[in-house]
Amino acid sequence: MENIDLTKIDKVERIQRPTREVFYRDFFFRSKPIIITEAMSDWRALSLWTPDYLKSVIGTVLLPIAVSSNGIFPCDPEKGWSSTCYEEMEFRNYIDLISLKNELKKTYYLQHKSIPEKFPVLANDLEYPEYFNKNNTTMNLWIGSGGNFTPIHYDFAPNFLAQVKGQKQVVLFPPTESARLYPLPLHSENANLSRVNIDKPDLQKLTA
Ligand SMILES: O=C(O)CCC(=O)C(=O)O
Repeated sequence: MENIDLTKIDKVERIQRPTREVFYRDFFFRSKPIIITEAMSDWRALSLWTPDYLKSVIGTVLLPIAVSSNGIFPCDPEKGWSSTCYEEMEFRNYIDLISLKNELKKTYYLQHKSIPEKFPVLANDLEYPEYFNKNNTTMNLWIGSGGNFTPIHYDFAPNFLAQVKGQKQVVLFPPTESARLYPLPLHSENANLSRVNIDKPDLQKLTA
């Protein structure tokens, strides 16, 4: 993020695999984000999920892949989520495409695909953390070509992010800041989406 002074942002606390009781009491019920370390140490995915392995087990699954010319998904947040463009391709072709990395002219994102529904074979490589129930949780796969940027938004359900490969930067805002995040109109399908580009905030526009 170019214009943000990262030293002024509070760091999210890290804690090594707390008990369920501590997790709910000290974090979940206080709406306090937390980085849990060692939570994935028994996941087979960590060693198993290479591009070749994934191609061999789910290579022929046909998927809508989000495409963006500016790395932002959706590329015009003012127009909302439905402005995202998709290209349909088999998973193996997607992996081959994004392995071209620097040669790519566009940015690609496999977003929010249910693992149990679309890729049931992969569910064996994960362990549900002890903090939530399998029955009322969805588990989704996200794979990006690199440098992908999802605009600030609000999710209606609590989230666990499990990073299997690569890295992701997450910036969180407390609910008290919602009004300052210029959400799109209430009662639209984009009410959970902010108009602020945190990467390049347009201060003229926001104060106008
Ligand atoms: O990781 C991302 O790019 C977005 C994730 C997200 O929006 C979500 O899990 O709801």
